[in-house]
Amino acid sequence: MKKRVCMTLLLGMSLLISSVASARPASFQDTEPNNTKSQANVITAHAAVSGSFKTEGDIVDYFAFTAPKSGKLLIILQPVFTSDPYNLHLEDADKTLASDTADGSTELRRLVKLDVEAGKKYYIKVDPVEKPATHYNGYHLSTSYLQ
Ligand SMILES: [Ca+2]
Ligand SMILES: [Ca+2]
Repeated sequence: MKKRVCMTLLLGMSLLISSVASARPASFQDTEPNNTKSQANVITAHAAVSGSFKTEGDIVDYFAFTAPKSGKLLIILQPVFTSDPYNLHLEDADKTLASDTADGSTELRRLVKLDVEAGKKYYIKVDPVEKPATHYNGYHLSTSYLQ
C-alpha cells in the first residue's frame, strides 16, 4: 500500500515537472521581410508568435520550423481585432498541406491540424484577406503538439 502511494506520488511529480518544462512556448515577434518561404522567420514547433502587417509591402508572413518528432501538430491563428479576417496555410517546400480560410466562415480564428514527420521542414503562411492589411491590428499564432 505504502509503495503504491509512493509510486503515485512519484508519477504525479514527474508529470508536473514535464508539464512545467513544456508549458511555456518560445515566443517570437514576426520580423520583415518574411514574405516568401526563403525569407521565413524560423520558429520552433512549440511557439507563440505575435505578428502584424504595418507596411504596404508586407503581404504575407511566413514562418518555418522543423518538426522535432512525428505527431499531430495544432496551429491556431487568432486576430487581435475581430474585424480582421485571415487565411492560414501549412505548406512544405512544394505544396500546401492544410488550410483554413476565411471563405464562407463566420469564425475569425483559424485552425489547422496536421500529422507532421520528424525532421521535416514545414512553413506556416499567415495570409490577410485584405491587401494591403496595414489597417489590421495584428495576430497571435501558436503551434503545439496534441498529446
Ligand atoms: Ca508581418
Ligand atoms: Ca511579411
